[in-house]
Amino acid sequence: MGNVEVRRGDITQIVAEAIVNAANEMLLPGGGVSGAIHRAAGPELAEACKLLAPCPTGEARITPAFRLSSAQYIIHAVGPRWQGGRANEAQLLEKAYRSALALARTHGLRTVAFPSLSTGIYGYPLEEAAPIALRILLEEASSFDLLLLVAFDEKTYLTYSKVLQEMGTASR
Ligand code: AR6
Repeated sequence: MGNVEVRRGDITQIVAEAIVNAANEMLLPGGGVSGAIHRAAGPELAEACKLLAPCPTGEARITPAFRLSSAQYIIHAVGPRWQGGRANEAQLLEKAYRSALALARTHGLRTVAFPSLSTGIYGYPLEEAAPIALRILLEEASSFDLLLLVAFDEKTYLTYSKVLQEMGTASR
C-alpha cells in the first residue's frame, strides 16, 4: 500500500505537485474550496478554466497553478451534487477521484492533495463520502509518493481520520 494521509488545513497552503479543486461543470470559481483556490491562484486561473469548460460531473481538467506557489498544477474535479442517493452519486464521486488521479498520473505527478469532494456546498453526506474517497486513494496510492486528503474543518478531519484508521486496520 502506498502512502495516504489525512491532514487538517487549508489546501491552498499545502505543498504538493498538484492540488485538486472541488469544481463545478462550468469550471467557474464559485465558493468553498474553489473560491479559495481561485483567489490564491489569481485571475489567470479563471481564464484558463474558461477554455477547458464544460467539465461533466465525474470528469477532471488540469491547469497550471499560476500565482499559487505551493503547487505546480491544479486539477479541477467535478463531484456530484447530493440528490438523496439514488442518482448515481456514489459512482460519480468515485469517478471524480479516479479522473483526477488519472490526470495526475499522465502528467507524471507524484504528490497530490485532495479536498473532500462534494461534501460542502454539494451536500454529499460526509460519512458516506469518506469511505469512497479513501478506498480510491488507497487503491491508487502505489502509483504515487503521497496522496493527501486535506480536511478544512474538524468534523471532516475526524471523520476521514477514523475511516482511514479502520481501513488500514481492516487491510492488515
Ligand atoms: N481547503 C481545504 N478544504 C476546504 C477549503 C480549503 N481552503 N475550503 C473549503 N473546504 P466545497 P463541493 C472544504 O463546498 O461540495 C463551489 O462553489 C469544505 O469544508 O468547496 O464539491 C464550486 O465551484 C468541504 O469539506 O465543494 C462548486 O460549484 C470541502 O472542502 C461547488 O462549490 C468541499 O466543499 C462544489 O461543492
